[in-house]
Amino acid sequence: MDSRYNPAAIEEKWQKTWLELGLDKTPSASNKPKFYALSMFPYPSGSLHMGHVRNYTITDVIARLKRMQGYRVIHPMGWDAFGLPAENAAIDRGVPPAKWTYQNIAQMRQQLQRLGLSIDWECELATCSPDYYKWTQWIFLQFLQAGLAYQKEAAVNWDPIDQTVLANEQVDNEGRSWRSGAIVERKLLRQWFFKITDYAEELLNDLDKLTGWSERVKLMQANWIGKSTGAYLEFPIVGIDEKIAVYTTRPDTVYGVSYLVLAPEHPLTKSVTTKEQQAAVEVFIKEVSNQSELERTSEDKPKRGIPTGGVAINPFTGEEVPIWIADYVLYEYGTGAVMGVPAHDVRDFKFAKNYDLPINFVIASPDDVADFELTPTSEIDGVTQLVEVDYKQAYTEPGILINSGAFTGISSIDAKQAIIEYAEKQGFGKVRVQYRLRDWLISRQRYWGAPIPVIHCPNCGIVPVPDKDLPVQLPEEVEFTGRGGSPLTQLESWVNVTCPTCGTPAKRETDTMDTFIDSSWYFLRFPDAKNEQQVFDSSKVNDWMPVNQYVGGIEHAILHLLYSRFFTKVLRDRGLLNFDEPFQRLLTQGMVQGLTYLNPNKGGKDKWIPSNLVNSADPRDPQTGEPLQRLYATMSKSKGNGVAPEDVISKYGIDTARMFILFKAPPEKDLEWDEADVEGQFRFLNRVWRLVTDYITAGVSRKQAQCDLTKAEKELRRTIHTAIQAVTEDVEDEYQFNTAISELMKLSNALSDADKNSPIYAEGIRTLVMLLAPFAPHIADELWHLLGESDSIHTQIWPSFDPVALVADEITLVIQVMGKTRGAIQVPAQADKAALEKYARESEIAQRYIEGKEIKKVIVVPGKLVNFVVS
Ligand code: ANZ
Ligand code: ZN
Repeated sequence: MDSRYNPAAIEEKWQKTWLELGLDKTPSASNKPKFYALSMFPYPSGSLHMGHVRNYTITDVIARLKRMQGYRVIHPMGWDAFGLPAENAAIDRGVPPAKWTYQNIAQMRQQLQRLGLSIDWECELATCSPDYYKWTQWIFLQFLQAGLAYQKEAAVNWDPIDQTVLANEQVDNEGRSWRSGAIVERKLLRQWFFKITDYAEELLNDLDKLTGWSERVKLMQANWIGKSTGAYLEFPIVGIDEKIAVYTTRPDTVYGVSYLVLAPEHPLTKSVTTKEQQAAVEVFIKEVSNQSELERTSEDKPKRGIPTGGVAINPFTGEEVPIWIADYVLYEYGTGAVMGVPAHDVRDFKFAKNYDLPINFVIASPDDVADFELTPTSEIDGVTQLVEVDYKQAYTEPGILINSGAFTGISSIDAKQAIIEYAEKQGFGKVRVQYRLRDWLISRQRYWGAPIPVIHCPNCGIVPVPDKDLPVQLPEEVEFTGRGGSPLTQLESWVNVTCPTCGTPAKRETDTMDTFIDSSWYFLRFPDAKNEQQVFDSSKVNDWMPVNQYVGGIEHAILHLLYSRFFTKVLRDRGLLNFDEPFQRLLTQGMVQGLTYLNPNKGGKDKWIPSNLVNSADPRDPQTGEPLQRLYATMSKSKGNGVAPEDVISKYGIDTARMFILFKAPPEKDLEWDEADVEGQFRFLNRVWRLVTDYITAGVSRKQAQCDLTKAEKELRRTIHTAIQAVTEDVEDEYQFNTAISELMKLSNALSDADKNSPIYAEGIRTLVMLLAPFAPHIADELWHLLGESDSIHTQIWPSFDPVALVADEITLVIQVMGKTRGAIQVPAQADKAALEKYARESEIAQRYIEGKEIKKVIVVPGKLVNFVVS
């Protein structure tokens, strides 16, 4: 037996043993409860980073605990393997994307296996493999059949670097591509969409079912879906027989409309524009068409517009209002037309000031109208004139309607309803629910993705590729030049086919699918990953799903998580699934940060000085000698502040790395990598090693368990069972891995001081090793083995705590006089209020401090303190 803890000597050995024993294999259905633990699968970049290690460690601890608790667990891993980097590697280095990707997968799989994660590698899948994307294509055809996939010409986000379109979700709020970082341009193109908007209401409502998700993520999704309830109101156009329908969430302001605005793309722009304005309007529309959506809507950009010369009638007042065109009105939202109410909208206010348009206040602050007897009748028009307010800025708060005909005097909140009802009755408006969410643009003009499985036939139009011809394989004999878009478009032999329906020469669709489609259903494939006949066996998936614990990065709060929820609902409606939501509990882990050096005198990327070039005792720029700033920042290549997992593992072993990651910060928070703290965890594992091996070598002849435990034994037993309870609850309910590990430390300290001959000591040692198993699985199994056990610790039953042992015999009672703590005494734990007061009064402390004074009042806080109030 090694007297010293040597991770290198045991880790590989146990990994091999676990593999041979098949401990991580997914059990088949049984009456045991199931548990699905899942980390967001990685993109196979080729090298594992600390963020991965953190992510998978968290899931692994939970999976291991659940197995020991008697659950059948699935804990799979796969590869989100389509996407641009492979294609760029092909362009830069001439390596075929498939080859590059599979090499990276092999490399990363090896690195992952070195972590000793309890992953079932038999369910492994890669989204770029034909036996996976066959089913991605099949799912696409399900969407097509359900009327949820369609093509349309639309102004779309064009990434000029990656030369492809992007979904709205893939453009950040600075208007940049999520992948390349390029400022996205607008282009009018014919593209494929998934009708996620059909599910907007359910995606929003079902957020309530996700009790295991953080409010933060749910709020992000709710905001992205962006439900608003308002009205459509129709304004007849003077001189032509057409109406402009506007969408407004503030029908209560309709008496304050001073102009209407059409989006530049609105089909009515031509017919409302007068001869005099025609030339100027055309120029304006042309200019706006080059602007991105972000430029058009961002709050700090001035809003630009132009009058069309046309006029409409406000159906409520009968007054004429001018019709304008402006950049800030988007064609895709609402009706593509708005009513301008500068008095009550900040954006409209600026616009009106800019173009000298009238500002009519129709809502006043309740304070300002309090003096007037306002009743909702039209006769009081005279009175309302008195409430002439001029707020110098838009008044956007709720208030009382003024200057609003029959609605004057009503609160703006009630007026919304009343005005919509009136409009409905009169036939010029109706209630309207609107979502910000748009349909998901899923086609990409790139090669390395799943080809969209349709054929364009001159006779039949869009023809789905028959199921028997799936997968539509990606051709391998393509050339990557990086010019002229997707190489698929240039491959005549692949593009030209005959129509499966009529036999006429036809053409394949050359767009591939957004890689977010691949990841929207991978968790459904794991429980039946090798199925060649079907996308999956529904009974298996219904058995394992939903994922009980999902762990991944917050950057997917909207994108991947929203798409996966959408897919689940669609496949449910196709009869393939029997549940509504894919992920029961979601943990979004924080970033791993490294010690970073920054030269404040340098700009751009040059300001980051890689830590391997810096002397940490006196950090200076190696080129200029200038002193550097130290800070923690997310580990990245560009900052040169990364710590390679393999370096940590070869120095301390994977168990220490795991313990550090779990102990240093709660999983949702960022984690600062700190070598000294890694060292600390290594020392702790060494202490545990010594504790257990000393106990074994001592070979003391143990006393028989006695009915009457000594006081010290009772205390130790209480520490043991407190640890069991705390560790179980911390991991299961709260993800408090750090406090769970503190509990292990407490237990190991208690054991160091305890009597090794006691039978309770043996219980303590075994419990400590058992509780350590999910966190530091290798050392735990080795120690278990040294304790004389032949089965792996990971097949043991998780200890349950004895509630009786948790009850202390004595508690500490604090004694205060006039609220000031004067000391403490030990009292029986069961003592009631009266008894506590008696113990306190009789204590030496009380005698000393109360002597000669009159006790006015005694305040007893059971289990905690007694406070004497004296004269
Ligand atoms: C009149 C009004 C008065 C408005 C007022 C607001 C305040 P949400 O909540 O995001 O749905 N709007 C409608 N369609 C638009 C479009 N296509 N492009 C730009 N703006 C549009 O916002 C709805 C409000 O945004 C609508 O209510 C409309 O302006 C504007 F005191 O109508 B409102
Ligand atoms: Zn045809």
